[in-house]
Amino acid sequence: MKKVLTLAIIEQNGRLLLGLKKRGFGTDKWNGFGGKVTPGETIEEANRRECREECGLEIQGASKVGVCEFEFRGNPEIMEVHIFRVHEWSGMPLESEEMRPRWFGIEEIPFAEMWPDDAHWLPPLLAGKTFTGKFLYDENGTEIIEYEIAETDVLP
Ligand code: 6U4
Repeated sequence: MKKVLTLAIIEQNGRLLLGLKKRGFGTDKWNGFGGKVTPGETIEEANRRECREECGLEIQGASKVGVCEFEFRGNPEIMEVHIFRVHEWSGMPLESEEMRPRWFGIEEIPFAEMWPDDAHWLPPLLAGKTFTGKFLYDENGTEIIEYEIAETDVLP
């Protein structure tokens, strides 16, 4: 069982836009913007739609830079998250029902209040790498039990 999702890392002048998730999966964590790919749309379309819905930005330029699979012990569902680096967009970040956006300098990324896996793939992403990763979490989604991450030029 696989669920396909998107996740956008929006950057400008050495700062990242993250959103504090106000409800649903990952509540109270700072995260990129994204969500489930719905039937009939491409992954790229879902990325643009989710950014528009969650923080009000129109994406003009984004490249897929990573694909990570997340699994939680005891749950057969695998989340396949397609990660985009967004370099061109228009609009002003707006708070939505789901997310409170805020800019963070690269040196002040709040890793302690993010999904623990972010500390493994966000630094390589910011260094310009492309990658695939697999993370197995405990039942509560608090600790990573095992993981692998590999640089690759060929993304699924
Ligand atoms: P609904 O139910 O419609 O509000 P939707 O916005 O479609 O949900 P949601 O909120 O479940 O989807 O999406 C979860 C978001 O969290 C996606 O952008 C993927 C991201 N995500 C999931 N696991 C993650 C993880 N381990 N690390 C991470 N982001 C993760 O950084």
